Amino acid sequence: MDRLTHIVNQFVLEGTPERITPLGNGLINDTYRVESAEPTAPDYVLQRINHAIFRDVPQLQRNIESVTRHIRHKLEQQGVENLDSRVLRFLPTHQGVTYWYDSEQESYWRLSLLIPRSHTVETVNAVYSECAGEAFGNFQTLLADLPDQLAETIPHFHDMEYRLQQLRDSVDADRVHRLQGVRPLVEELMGRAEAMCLAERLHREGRLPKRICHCDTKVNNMLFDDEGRVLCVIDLDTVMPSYVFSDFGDFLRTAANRGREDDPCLEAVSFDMDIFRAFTRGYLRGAAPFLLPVEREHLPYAAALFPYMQAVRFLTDYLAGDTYYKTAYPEHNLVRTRAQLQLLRSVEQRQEEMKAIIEEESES
Ligand code: GN1
Ligand code: MG
Repeated sequence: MDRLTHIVNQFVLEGTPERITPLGNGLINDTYRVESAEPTAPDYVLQRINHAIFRDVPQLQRNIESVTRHIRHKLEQQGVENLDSRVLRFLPTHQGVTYWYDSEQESYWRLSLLIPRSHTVETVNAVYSECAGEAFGNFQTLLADLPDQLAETIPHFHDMEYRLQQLRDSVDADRVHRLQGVRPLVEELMGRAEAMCLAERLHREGRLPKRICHCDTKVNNMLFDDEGRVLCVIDLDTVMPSYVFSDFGDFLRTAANRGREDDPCLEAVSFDMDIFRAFTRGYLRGAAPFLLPVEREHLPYAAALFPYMQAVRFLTDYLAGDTYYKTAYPEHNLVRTRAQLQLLRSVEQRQEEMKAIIEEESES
């Protein structure tokens, strides 16, 4: 029996695992589709959790269990049907926990049900964006009354001040001697540092709350059905207390970019205002039960903050020698940094227009 099958067999399953193939293209964990031999048995998603990044896997899984339990309960109360397609379900091991530690290869694994007839997308049109906006707003609404305290699975994950400190540390260390080639980039990013740390200042002044957010609302972290409706929010590793800006900003960073996250062609990268309008409309509807004026007013800032934060994170990793993100070629993190900075410039030009759209959509 091969190793992956052995791992799957540590969980309490229906069916016999038959085919295990790679799935998706996340930058952090390794993901596989597990097909069962019996047509009536479910298929599964097997994931190797990157525990260099998620240091405390039991704590991570406790977060995820508490989030999925709460959402399941609320959807059930709302009379939603087919719950296994609407919220992830993680399977227990024979020891009764939702992860398995492979001591031979020192890796952590988890298994969830594969949601049938669902797919992810890498790009969205305006109609999908509006659905996604509502779904992410609704996700935050569902978790607004979560009774359990969630841990920060990655401490300071979306803390801009902390991310800038990491960049400064990478610059000072210049561990792999790449600084010389990127000084203008560092300067361009540092020039915006103060403005971009607005959220932390508002929070310290007691004006901006932290809420339970998804914190990785990339387009491909949502499952759609064949009719293009949102089924389920996935990739829950980073669900933790943050500012609502996280979920608003990170979706637009990926969805409203006309180019790719790592586009080497900067002319291809620009910010699509139709996607912005559609997503904002859906988000304002989904988040209406809790969203404060201070949060709504700063959504254009959120749209800028995430390309900025991502540029800072990619450049930090480039200077550190590519230890965090998976890369396909040596300059990959640098190409990503440039593309994110280009996106940021495009967002910056549209700030006034964004404010006007938020006003319009709030009134309608
Ligand atoms: C990572 O795992 P994935 O690809 O969904 C990262 C996000 C970044 C993203 C950039 C835990 O997400 O924060 O925005 O790459 N996740 C973690 O594409 O760092
Ligand atoms: Mg993902």
